[in-house]
Amino acid sequence: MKKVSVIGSGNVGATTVMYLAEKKIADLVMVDVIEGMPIGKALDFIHSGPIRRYDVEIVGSNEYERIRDSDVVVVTAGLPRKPGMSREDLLLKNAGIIESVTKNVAFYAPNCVLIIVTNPLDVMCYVALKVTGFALKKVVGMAGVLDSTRFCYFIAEELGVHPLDVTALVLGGHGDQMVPLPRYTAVSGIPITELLVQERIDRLVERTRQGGAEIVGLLKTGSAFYAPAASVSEMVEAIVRDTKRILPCAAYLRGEYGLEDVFVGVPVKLGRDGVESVVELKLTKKELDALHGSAATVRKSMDIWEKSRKPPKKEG
Ligand code: TXD
Repeated sequence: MKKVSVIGSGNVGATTVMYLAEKKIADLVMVDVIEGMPIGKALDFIHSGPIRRYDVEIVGSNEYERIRDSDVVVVTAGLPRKPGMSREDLLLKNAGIIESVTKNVAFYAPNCVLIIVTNPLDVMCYVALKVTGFALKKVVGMAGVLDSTRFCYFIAEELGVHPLDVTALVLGGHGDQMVPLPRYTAVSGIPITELLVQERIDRLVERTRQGGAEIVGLLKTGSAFYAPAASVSEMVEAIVRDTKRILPCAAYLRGEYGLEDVFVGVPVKLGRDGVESVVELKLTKKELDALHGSAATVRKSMDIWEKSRKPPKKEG
């Protein structure tokens, strides 16, 4: 049996464990810093097994040792933005958490594929890559699968068709910077550009961009977690079962799309080794400009983190 560990047993982490347990594809470990909490949640999942018909091993722990030799490690550990906290404060706080978590991952599970979920997503992937020194293909971020499933749903709703018939592609950085690609979005193979006028497509694109914020506004505390966890578990399954699915994920680029040394959402082939290849689409100038704009925002945050790591210059 393969082994998958999930760091951070909050909303996204615990729900990911639940979806993965039901897929029955790996033994599971959940880790969190809150004393006892992951152990309690793991017990709760185990008790559901006889009803939900799964018997994979589920272990909760406050100790990183339990993740030893995992095949996949998912990192959802992080802090939410608190009132008065700037985006930059949050970036550096969560970067600190990712640094400490991924150091442990590199020590106990040096051969794993690492899936990053914590926001700001694309920058956290970069932090994880630098800290672990993992091979480039072994670090991948979840965002595009979530943004794409939201886009799919909005299109299905608008057209009154079955959501399963819609396939959508959203690239770019996570959040406001995402780049939905209507040209590569289709209903049973029919491009949506043939089914909807531009103005309606633009409205759906905007709703997708605001999809996370819409839920935050309604929940009042916390952010979406069911669809994010479903998206993570889709990626984990592709890796554990080595299915070679093509999914939009945050991947490290080395010249693809004219971008270098940056994580950004692109279609990748996911398999046992993580990102087995990056699929390069022939984008129009407008689409490419949007992707580059998105990458430039990620790079700005990367620079903030890089600067924060440099020791202060000595006086005199
Ligand atoms: O599309 C995406 N990538 C995202 C990202 C979609 C949804 C959520 N997204 C981000 O994931 C969100 O902005 C957060 O940065 C993370 C986790 O979201 P979640 O909703 O699960 O947050 P919670 O419920 O607050 O859970 C975070 C847990 C919590 O239990 C903390 O105690 C734990 O992380 N935590 C840690 N665990 C282990 N080790 C350390 N250092 C640690 N610090 C906090």
